[in-house]
Amino acid sequence: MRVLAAALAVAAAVTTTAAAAPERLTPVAGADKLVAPLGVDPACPAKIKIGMRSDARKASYATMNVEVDPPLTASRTMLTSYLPPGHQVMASLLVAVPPGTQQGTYGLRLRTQDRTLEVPVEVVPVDGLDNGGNLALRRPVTASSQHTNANYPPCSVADGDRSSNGWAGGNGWNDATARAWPDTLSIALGGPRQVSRVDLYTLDTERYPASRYGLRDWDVQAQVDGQWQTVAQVRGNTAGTARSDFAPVTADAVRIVALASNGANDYTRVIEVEAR
Ligand SMILES: [Ca+2]
Repeated sequence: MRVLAAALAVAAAVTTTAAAAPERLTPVAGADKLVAPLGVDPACPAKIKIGMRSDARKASYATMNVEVDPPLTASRTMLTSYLPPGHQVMASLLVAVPPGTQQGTYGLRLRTQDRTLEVPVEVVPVDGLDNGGNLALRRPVTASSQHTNANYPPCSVADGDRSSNGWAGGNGWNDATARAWPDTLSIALGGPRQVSRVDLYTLDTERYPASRYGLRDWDVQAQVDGQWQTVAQVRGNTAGTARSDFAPVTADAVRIVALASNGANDYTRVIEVEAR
């Protein structure tokens, strides 16, 4: 048995070497396609992870070109990185949809010297988005204030990205009024919608735990017949996510009225708000 195992190990090693022999740089993407909604705030374009993996025998500076069909625009035209064999490098790509763009499928191509990866970009109106039941997804957001740093836009709380990773990179809202309350964050729902649940994701990472940097106290409000009414209250939160369930209301908008955070600098920091 031992001899057989050794023979198999050699065979496996040979196979691996053979596969790695060509000098290759393979484009990779974080998803098969990118859905880019029309008419959203330019501060919150569609985003996708892109990158490249080296199967070369030696480390080198690798380059990949990024092409997108007009009128769409991409945040980079190239990705360049020092890349050892067997390693992969990833980066965020933002794809903007200018006003007046026709809905439809556009091309996004990631090109290395000998390979091209095509990632279709589907441009759809917000009403045509597969929102998974989240009525707030990609709807217009207004906030009581906006941090002078443009990397905390209000629209980022409805961009579909709940992750705190990438904080300060356009993935969450930070207000502009330290130690002053309340702060408000409103999301229009695109017409009267029945709502009975709001989930709030506040900043929560290993470096910035919600128990120090997250939102502690807030009211959830719904706009019914033009009037704001409080439908739920959260007090003493220390978690990254808080779900509020309430009796169904027919609302045109939902609003978070932030009342206190958990201490550090006392700002309001919200990653995502979802309504169902
Ligand atoms: Ca977000």
